[in-house]
Amino acid sequence: MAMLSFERKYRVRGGTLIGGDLFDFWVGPFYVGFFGVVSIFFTVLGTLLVIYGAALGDTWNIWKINIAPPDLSYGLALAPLEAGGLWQIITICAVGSFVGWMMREVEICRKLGIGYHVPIAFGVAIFAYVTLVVFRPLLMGAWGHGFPYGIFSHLDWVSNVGYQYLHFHYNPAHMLAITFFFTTTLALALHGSLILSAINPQKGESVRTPEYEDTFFRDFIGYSVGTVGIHRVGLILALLAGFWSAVCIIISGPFWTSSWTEWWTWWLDLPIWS
Ligand code: UQ1
Repeated sequence: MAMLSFERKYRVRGGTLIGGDLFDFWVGPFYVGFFGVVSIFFTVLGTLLVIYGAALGDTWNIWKINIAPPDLSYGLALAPLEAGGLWQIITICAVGSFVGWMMREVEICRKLGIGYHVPIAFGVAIFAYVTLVVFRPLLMGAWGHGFPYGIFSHLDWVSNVGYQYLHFHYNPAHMLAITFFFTTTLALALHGSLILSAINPQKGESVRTPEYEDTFFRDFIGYSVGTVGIHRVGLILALLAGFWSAVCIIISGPFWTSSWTEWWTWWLDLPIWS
């Protein structure tokens, strides 16, 4: 793959956390590093185990392949491979691969002397996944509370767990998560369209500067958050979407076991009504 002329200048040595110079090299356009090796190792192993798990199952229909966690009766113990043990090892591989990928981002940030915003953001996504398959099962006392690895099967899991709490949309943390997801799309739609409106001029017109972007929003709603600010807003909205997703599922079971509609009776129980 072609390397852009300026890239060589930024491909500097150092910044590695582990391995020193040993893995400090590129393969084509890709930085490797110790964590690149870690990530590839767990990705390949995990993927092979998924394929092995699919081969043990009764279908190659991509939608229906399912690798289920152990039965609840196994609690927090290791299960036989074909009875959820595969799911357990695949989960270890997934976490190893995701964390390796995040640490590779950290090393690249260190090389370039830029902030850790990208690995921190990815860390929140990892946190949401680990909440589902590690933290919540630990708190509930069984790996069987993790979600199954399969396209339809994980959708069924989400639906079933939702109905266990009667009406998951009444979960206040779920409400917050959804609100942040939607607001994230609003922010990206506003930002993407605003930038394109300024830098894709009609033929013969000039590209507009950021002052035009600010002015659009001052004319429109009396306020511009600014060209750096909108990226802060976008990042925090997206991180809060992932964070409240993790909260909404971790409180379901470990901290609240009845229906989420019932949770709201705290409002009717306020002493001010009597
Ligand atoms: C904004 O104010 C701004 O600064 C000029 C942007 O940067 C280019 C934007 O993309 C957007 C969407 C806004 C408006 C956002 C808010 C929260 C007022």
